Amino acid sequence: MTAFDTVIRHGTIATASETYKADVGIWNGRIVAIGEALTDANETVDATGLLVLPGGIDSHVHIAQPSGPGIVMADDFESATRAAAFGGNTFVMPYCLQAKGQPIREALKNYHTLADQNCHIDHSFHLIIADPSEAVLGQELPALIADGYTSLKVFMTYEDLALSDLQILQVLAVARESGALVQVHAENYDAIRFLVDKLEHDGNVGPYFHAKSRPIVVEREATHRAISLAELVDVSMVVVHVSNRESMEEIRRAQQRGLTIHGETCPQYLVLTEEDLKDLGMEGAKYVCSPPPRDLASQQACWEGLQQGVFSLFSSDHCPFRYDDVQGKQPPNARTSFRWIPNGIPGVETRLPILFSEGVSKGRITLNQFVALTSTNHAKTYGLTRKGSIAIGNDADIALWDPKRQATLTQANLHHGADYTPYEGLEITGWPVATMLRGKFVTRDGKLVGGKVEGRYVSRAAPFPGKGATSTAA
Ligand code: DUC
Ligand code: ZN
Ligand code: ZN
Repeated sequence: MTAFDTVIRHGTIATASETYKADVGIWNGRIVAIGEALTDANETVDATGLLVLPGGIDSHVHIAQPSGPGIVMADDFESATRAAAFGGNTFVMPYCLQAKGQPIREALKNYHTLADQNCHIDHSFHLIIADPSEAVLGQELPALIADGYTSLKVFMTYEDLALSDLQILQVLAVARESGALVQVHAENYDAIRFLVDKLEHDGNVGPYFHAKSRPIVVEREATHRAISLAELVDVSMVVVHVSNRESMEEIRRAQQRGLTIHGETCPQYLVLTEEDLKDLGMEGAKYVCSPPPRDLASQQACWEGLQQGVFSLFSSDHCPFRYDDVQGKQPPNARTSFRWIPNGIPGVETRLPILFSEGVSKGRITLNQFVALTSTNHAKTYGLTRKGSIAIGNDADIALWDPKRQATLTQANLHHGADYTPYEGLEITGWPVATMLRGKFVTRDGKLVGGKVEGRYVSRAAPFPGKGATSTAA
């Protein structure tokens, strides 16, 4: 019998804190040795010139999520996780959306049915709380959190999703008691409704006006309010998909006050601007997402948030719709107003290459920051105990990166279900050449390996066992 199933030799390992040359020994799906000149393996992988990184963990993706009458997301679990694997990821956290009046367990059963046996990489679910009824708050949620569904999302906008401040406080209180973590989509619903009506009244209905209907102040106000509600309840929170300086500064101030408020930003806020929606006519719909991309100054602010640690999470917010499809960005009413364009863009496959290229290759962040922002912090924040780092005992979830490989992002080379990428033509330096899940290759040299889907559902620990977390000083 050999000591290892697989040894990865001659690579450069990077974790959230260290970069060093060493071999990695894998046995039974786990990393069991890190050292020099490891031999005695069934398979030896030569990683000369490659980085050996923990597989990306994308803690913000939407897969097969109901998105309104007649609208269908472009990815199912198979295609989304295939695309994710090609993009260097080994774990995704999609959402389970509770419909109004629906028991969350019923919604979860549907998502598990869709995901089981269909995922190329591992996954777990965040719960979107659309209807915090007495039964949900009193019984369902505490039981689900105890069962390993330890993160929730609340919305401050969208018909059928927006919760009142009272409802958000109630959800936060349950999270505090049960040790769960709440994500918030921070945009002011009434302000958006007011602006949408006004823009439509004035005949400003093209996709570009989507961005004008949700300006920065709408996001900043909601961010401030969400943080205040978390402070009131004395509980942690993640502010997701932050797009601009003012919202980032709200989070920074909260962190400086000692609150545990996590910030997340996404590729679209680093490389797109609202100008991308302009002068394209209907094609601007390809960039419609919420919050919308802003301007160059906002991009710079998001970089500062990443560099300075205000944002600890970099996720894709993959929310794919086909462009040339009445079930996607062209629903029958779309031509009458941006109001009807489904919000969201594809990005699970391009998240890591974009941050690596724009961040590490261009010297804006270090390789170790990259690892933290794309993998380690996601595992720590959301209670994944055996993932997110190259470390002995962890699952052998690994991405092999060629830091010098040049590529151009283009739809023809991607694997998602959407029929476009908003990043068409972006030049990339640094590319994931192979992805390994629990010691087995999922992708290698641009090909899916094996064809077997080995991704599993993973139950997560409560990020704050016992009572809700309080200050960072604790
Ligand atoms: N919020 C998300 O988190 N994703 C896509 C659309 C949205 O509004
Ligand atoms: Zn959101
Ligand atoms: Zn999202």
